[in-house]
Amino acid sequence: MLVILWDPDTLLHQTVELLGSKLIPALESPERLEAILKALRSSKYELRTIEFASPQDDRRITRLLEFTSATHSPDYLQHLRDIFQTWLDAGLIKQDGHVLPECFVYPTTTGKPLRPPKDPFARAGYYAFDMSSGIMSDSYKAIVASANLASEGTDMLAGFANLPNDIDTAVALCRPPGHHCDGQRAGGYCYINNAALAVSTWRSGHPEAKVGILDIDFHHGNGTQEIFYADPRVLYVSIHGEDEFPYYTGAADETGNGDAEGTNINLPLKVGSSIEEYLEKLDYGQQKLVDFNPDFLIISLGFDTFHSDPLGHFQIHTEDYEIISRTTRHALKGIPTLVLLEGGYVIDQLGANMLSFLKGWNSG
Ligand code: OKS
Ligand code: ZN
Repeated sequence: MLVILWDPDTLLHQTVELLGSKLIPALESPERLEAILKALRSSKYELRTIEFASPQDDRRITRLLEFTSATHSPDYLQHLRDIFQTWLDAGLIKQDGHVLPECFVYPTTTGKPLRPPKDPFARAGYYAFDMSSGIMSDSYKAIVASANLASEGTDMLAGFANLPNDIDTAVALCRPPGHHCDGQRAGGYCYINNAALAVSTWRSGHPEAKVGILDIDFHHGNGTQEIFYADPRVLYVSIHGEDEFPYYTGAADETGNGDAEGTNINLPLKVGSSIEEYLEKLDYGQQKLVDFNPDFLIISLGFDTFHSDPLGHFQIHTEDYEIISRTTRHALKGIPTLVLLEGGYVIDQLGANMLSFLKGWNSG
């Protein structure tokens, strides 16, 4: 049985992005979540709402930031919190404006340590790797609310919070998503790595635990890979479009460092691949996760593998998500599982795709 978590504050974030050399409203929009909620409400699934960011929740925020700091640098988190106001105070934007980077960090031969620039305008580029991670007035509220869902879901599954006995799966309707954020840089609509936060939350009570992460968003989760690349107790498995965004990571020869060698598994698939080709990779990835025998499983779930997605290019249809989730559930049954929403941009099909995924999970 599963429980679904969401937070109305996650709807507040609405920014712009550079796409095809045009500045447009970001495809990662509140309407995505609204479409999923609408479908869920007209179905039989339980919706547990968590209201967050009220003053009484100070302890919760402190705890959340403490766990986030395990994998995110404090100055980066401060930047996320303050940069909009800083730009506003400096007259760089108006209240309805967006913080976007101009100049990014790049490799040099000087050997000088990287330091955030003093100029607040320049700083935006130090803490981002692309122009798909704008920050507007309410972004931080939504970022924290989204991350909190990952943490709340983990608390329930780990037994740190109350949960009805028969529930072993929590689906966190996160937005903004998380898998591109590496702990000191936003990018690809991601600001806090929700999966990494879930791992830290789980570890607060089970320090020796092994965690499996299955990333089935169309895009490679470069941030999640980066954060756990040298961690032998986290197995990261990703199926994603070959040579697609974020372009510089996701190759099969990225396998982990040191004693974590073998705990990073990239399964790139050619653009336009069929569901049959996809399921072959999925079966392989599932088997690796079964062999790893994790105490806790995280699924980074993106619906941008959908055939008509503007940012993804696999031949995957609504009914296929049922197969994807059923086989995954079947292979890994008995392991507490946190499902985190990542991408997916065909708004009028997102609800149906989510329902298909949930149906498969419940029958797996
Ligand atoms: C251009 C679009 C960048 C693609 C971002 C991909 C986001 C995503 N501005 N990641 O999983 O869905
Ligand atoms: Zn994606």
